[in-house]
Order: sequence, then C-alpha cells, then structure tokens
Amino acid sequence: MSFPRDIRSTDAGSKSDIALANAQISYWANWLSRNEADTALARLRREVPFEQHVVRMFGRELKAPRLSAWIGDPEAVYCYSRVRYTPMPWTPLLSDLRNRLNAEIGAAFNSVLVNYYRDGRDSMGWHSDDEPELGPRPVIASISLGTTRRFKMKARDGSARAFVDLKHGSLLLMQGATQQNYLHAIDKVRNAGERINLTFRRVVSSASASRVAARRSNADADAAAP
Ligand SMILES: O=C(O)CCC(=O)C(=O)O
Ligand SMILES: [Mn+2]
Repeated sequence: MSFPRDIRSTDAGSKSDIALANAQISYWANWLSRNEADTALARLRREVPFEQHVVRMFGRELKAPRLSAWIGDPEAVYCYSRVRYTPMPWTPLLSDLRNRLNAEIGAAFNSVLVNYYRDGRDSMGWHSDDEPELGPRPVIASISLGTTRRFKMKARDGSARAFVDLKHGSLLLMQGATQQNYLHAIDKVRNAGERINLTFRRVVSSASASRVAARRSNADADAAAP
C-alpha cells in the first residue's frame, strides 16, 4: 500500500506544538486520513508478527503487558529489558510509512517498535526512549491507530506534567531534549478497544543497553502489576 500525498486529508493547520519547558513535541491529529488509518490498523494486525516480550526483573520473568514487534534495517539491533532484539524485516506498509516520515520530517529512521494494546488492560509503564543505541537527543515519531489512549508525560525533576490523547491516525513527534527531561507512560484504562502504536526510531549504534534495560524493567514491573 502506498500513501500518495494527494489523497491525504492532512492540512498544515492540524499541527500543534505542545508547550512544555525543555522539550520539543509536536502533534498532528490527522497525519493519516481516516481511510489510511483504518487500512493501516487492519493490515498491521494481520501482517505484523507480534509477540509478548518477556521482561526480566528481580530474577523473575514477566510478560510485558502488551504485544510487540521490533522491525527495521538489519543493523538496527535493539536491547530491551536485557534482551537483544534483531529486527524483523520491513513490511511494505511500514516501509511506506517510514519513507513518508523520513521525507516529511527530514529524519533517517531505520527501525520501528510496534506495540499492540489488545484492550484497556494493556499498558506501558513510565520510561523514556533514551536507549544508548538511539544516541543523544533522539527523534521519535509515534503514529497511533485504533482506540484513543492517553499519553502521559512528566518531567524527571517533577516540574511539569502533561498529556495528549493520541487519536486514530495521529502523529506525535518528540525530539531535542524531550527524552532527557521527560518520562512518558500509557496507563491501563477500563473498556478500551484495541490500539496499535508505531514508534519510529534511528538506531545509531548497538551499544550495550543494560543501564536502560534495567530502568525499562522497572517501568514494566509497575505496568504489569495487577
Ligand atoms: O503507545 C504509545 O503511545 C507509547 C509507546 C512508547 O512509549 C514506546 O514504544 O516506547
Ligand atoms: Mn516510549
């Protein structure tokens, strides 16, 4: 599937900057048209080989409270919760989205973490996308599909909190010092339908990520708690 520019419903006015000190965050509510978003959600559910990643903590193995897939160029190796993930190959749809983002944002994404929240019991604990292999000041482009979920942010120093409700077809772009200064999370909620989130990233080195892996484990320990 391709997304020719002329069938998109996005208008430049739909971009909004989120005013948070020491962060650089923009949001496009309708980055994908309704049709594109519907098609993408249906195809990703069918085409992406989701797995339930295991997170290791305190000598125990727990299942992450969501399904995930790590997809990217062969060199984009990623470490999460002390597990090393070799990327699975791009699907045509994910490759199209990557190319479109790279062209529009001027980024060079080489990978995407696909998360599937089956319902409101699936979640993600507080963390930031600051794995060493993403380098300093990473650019993260997050596309949401399906049920709207609340993306919460809090400053590491406690000085600010904010949230954005990420709707079907939206794009959230985080860059600059955002990951350095803020954590983010998706809480469990009652009665939510399914949702897929894509976070496009650029892995610049496959440095050992044990420091962050430990922090991520703690985040998932919170999220996995009943
Ligand atoms: O589901 C979301 O909107 C956030 C996902 C996320 O933070 C991540 O994949 O690192
Ligand atoms: Mn994240």
